[in-house]
Amino acid sequence: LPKLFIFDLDGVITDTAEFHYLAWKKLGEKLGVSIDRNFNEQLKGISRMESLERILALDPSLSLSEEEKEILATDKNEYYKQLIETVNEEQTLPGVEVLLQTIKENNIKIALGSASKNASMVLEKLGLTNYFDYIVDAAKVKKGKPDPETFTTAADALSIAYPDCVGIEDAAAGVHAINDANMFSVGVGSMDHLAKANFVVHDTSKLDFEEIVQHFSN
Ligand code: B16
Ligand code: MG
Repeated sequence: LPKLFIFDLDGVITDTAEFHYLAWKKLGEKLGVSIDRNFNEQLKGISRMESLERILALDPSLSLSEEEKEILATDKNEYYKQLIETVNEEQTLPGVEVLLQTIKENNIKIALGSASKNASMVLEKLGLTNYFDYIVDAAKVKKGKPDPETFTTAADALSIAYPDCVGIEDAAAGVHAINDANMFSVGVGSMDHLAKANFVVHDTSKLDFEEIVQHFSN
């Protein structure tokens, strides 16, 4: 059996990935750049500042000072925080809490591996904090996804070898990070973006403990 499951937050545990998208879209409108869902795939799992850089790169005529960039990043976070105000215990995605319970029943550790500075707050709003033995968020890592540091930090904190870990992600950057950490990667979403994952499920309702473990052991 694996010894540690590391969950991504936004887009895996709850649908805040949608709120990040809507907040970037709104900021994009202000800047006159259009952000569609396809482009948004490149922002998933990527830090706030790096996401902003990728958006600004869409329009080479936008050259901004560091100070202006900080203001825009703060604006985006304000939109995002308005959107997550309504997040509550009913908004954990289907199948996730059952999976968390099953992992616990098997005496396997659970960590969070999120790029978000808002991660602990969202987990708290969902009422899921108690399931987690360790939380890695943006404050704990120097190099964000696709660098493996988010995932290795969780394993190191709990003294678990990387090949004994399973990482669950909705973002291509996150799957890349898990693979580079030498862990088993489970992708949640479309094969178009997650083909590099060791095992892909269409959505969280298909996250089945036995099935993951079976693929992990093969
Ligand atoms: P914040 P995850 C990531 O969270 C999101 O996927 C990404 O869209 C966001 O830009 C990033 O967190 C930073 O979030 O602005 O709240 O610090 O998917 O790694 O849980
Ligand atoms: Mg995510």
